[in-house]
Amino acid sequence: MSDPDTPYILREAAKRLDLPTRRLFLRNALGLGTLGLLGGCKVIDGLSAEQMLSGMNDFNDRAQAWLFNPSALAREYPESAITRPFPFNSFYTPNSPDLAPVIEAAGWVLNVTGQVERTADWTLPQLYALPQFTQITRHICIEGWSAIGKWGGVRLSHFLKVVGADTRAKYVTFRCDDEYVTSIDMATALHPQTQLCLWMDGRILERRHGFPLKLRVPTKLGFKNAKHVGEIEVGNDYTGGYWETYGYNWYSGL
Ligand SMILES: Nc1nc2c(c(=O)[nH]1)N[C@H]1C(S)=C(S)[C@@H](COP(=O)(O)O)O[C@H]1N2
Ligand SMILES: [Mo]
Repeated sequence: MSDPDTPYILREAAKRLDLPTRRLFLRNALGLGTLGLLGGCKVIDGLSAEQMLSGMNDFNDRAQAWLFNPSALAREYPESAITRPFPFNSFYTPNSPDLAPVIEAAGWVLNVTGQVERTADWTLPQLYALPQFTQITRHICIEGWSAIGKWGGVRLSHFLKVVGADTRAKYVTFRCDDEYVTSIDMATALHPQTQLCLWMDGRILERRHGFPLKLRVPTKLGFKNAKHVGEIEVGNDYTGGYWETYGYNWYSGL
């Protein structure tokens, strides 16, 4: 960040972000060969730098979405590669599983909203009764760790079909019990490994890892894997997400 080779406008915009976000932000901004493009823009003030950079994030989102291959699968691993214990991470401070929401299975329902034909709530037994599949894939957190886990649950594409979702809509948004939010593009939502996850390591998902329901999306970075999902919304309006508002690239594909 103090690197004199970092263009002025990036340094200015980065100053407005907290430290962990800043690192990612600069990496994303510098990633797609934008460094050369920005090299000559030394006389731009902080605000227009920010506007330009958010424009670039949109550009990156579109470029990445265009590059996304809906049939390319994230790598799957053998049982022997599973990371135990699996790390915990949260947006709240302190980063402690003791602060993870306490959710009672009995009264819990999943809300389905937006461009869907059937907006009825889903109970846990109803979700457990849908066809399930298992994946052993790598979760990559932008904070500098990765871990391999075994997740079970329902293909999101199947669930979207069952609820009669308009799959021409642009976004699927996940709202969580701890107020965390994130959203993904429809192509990723329909990807065969994108999962409404109910199980981890053959057991009901633990509280710390997102009980009763999390999104498992191995083609995206860790922060897109929303835990404790309480609402799924299908729609065309950009809804962003928690980390996305701090400058993390919305698409964040792998
Ligand atoms: N509801 C909710 N989902 C969340 C988060 C969170 O704080 N709350 N953190 C995200 C981040 S940054 C990561 S790396 C993973 C961590 O999941 P884990 O605790 O199962 O490793 O959850 C993601 N989903
Ligand atoms: Mo993360």
